[in-house]
Formats: sequence, C-alpha cells, structure tokens
Amino acid sequence: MATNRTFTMLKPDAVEKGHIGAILEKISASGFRIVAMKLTQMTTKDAQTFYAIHNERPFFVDLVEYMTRGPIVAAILEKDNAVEDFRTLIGATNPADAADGTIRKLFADSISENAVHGSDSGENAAIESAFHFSGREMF
Ligand code: RTP
Ligand code: MG
Repeated sequence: MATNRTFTMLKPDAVEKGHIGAILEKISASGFRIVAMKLTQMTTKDAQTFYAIHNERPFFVDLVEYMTRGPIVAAILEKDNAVEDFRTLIGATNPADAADGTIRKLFADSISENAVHGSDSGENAAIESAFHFSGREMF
C-alpha cells in the first residue's frame, strides 16, 4: 500500500460517547478521503494480535479489555503524507499532552482511553488495513 494511506480506529469510548459523527467530520474537514470504513468489534485474540507490540507492557491486559468491550469504527484514510498528518490530527497519546484542536484533546479522557488510533508508519498502516479489510472493501 502507498504511504498516502493510513489506518484508524474510533475506539470503544468514542463510540460509547456518541462521537462517531463529530470525529468523522473533523477527519473529512482535515482533507482525508475515506477509502474503507465499518463498525466492528475486536475479539480478545484480535486485540492481542493488533497490539502485540505492547504485550510486555504493564497496560496490555487493560488495553485488550478496553479495545474489546464494544464496537469500534475501523477505517482506511487517504491523503498526501497520511500517516504523519493523521498522527498530528489525533494528538499525543495522553490527551493531557495533546495540542488544542486535536481529536484526543477534544474527545479523549485519559492516556488509556484516548478515543482514536492512528498507524505509526506506512508499513504498519498496510498491515493494520489488511487485518480489518479485504481488498473488495477498499474503494
Ligand atoms: P495507538 O497505537 O492506539 O494509535 O496509540 P499511540 O500510538 O498513541 O500509543 P501506543 O504507545 O501505541 O499505545 C497504544 C495504546 O495503549 C494505551 N495505553 N495505555 N495506561 C497507559 O499508560 C497506556 N499507555 C498506552 C492507549 O490506548 C494507547 O493509545
Ligand atoms: Mg501506537
């Protein structure tokens, strides 16, 4: 996949609080085109695999519990410099450190429950997109 695409999830807390529309509005207004999108729920195995890089971290069990407790919105987004620009749009992992106007500043409550995921590299964007979507679901 080209590096002009990134992968995102609106996490269970954002869905529970009714923020899907507001976050998608902000994403669209920031120039990202939606290539693929669905409401889905991760299984424990899905979340353990998706966040396997963190499996030694003290927060791993809580992270898997959080990410599986309800539906998420998974999406692939397209824009020039998508990975970096989307990380800028979502803000720091801890919303307390996130810049004003970022999605995490606006919609997240804590470092653990921070509303949104964004891929950290083009390579991971491709892996994460393929984890959630088949080719016929990408437009
Ligand atoms: P993400 O992968 O979800 O986009 O988040 P990120 O790159 O900003 O942060 P990362 O270090 O990859 O952490 C993944 C997710 O784990 C939860 N977390 N909790 N309690 C904690 O100290 C802690 N640290 C991280 C967050 O949900 C974070 O987004
Ligand atoms: Mg990460």
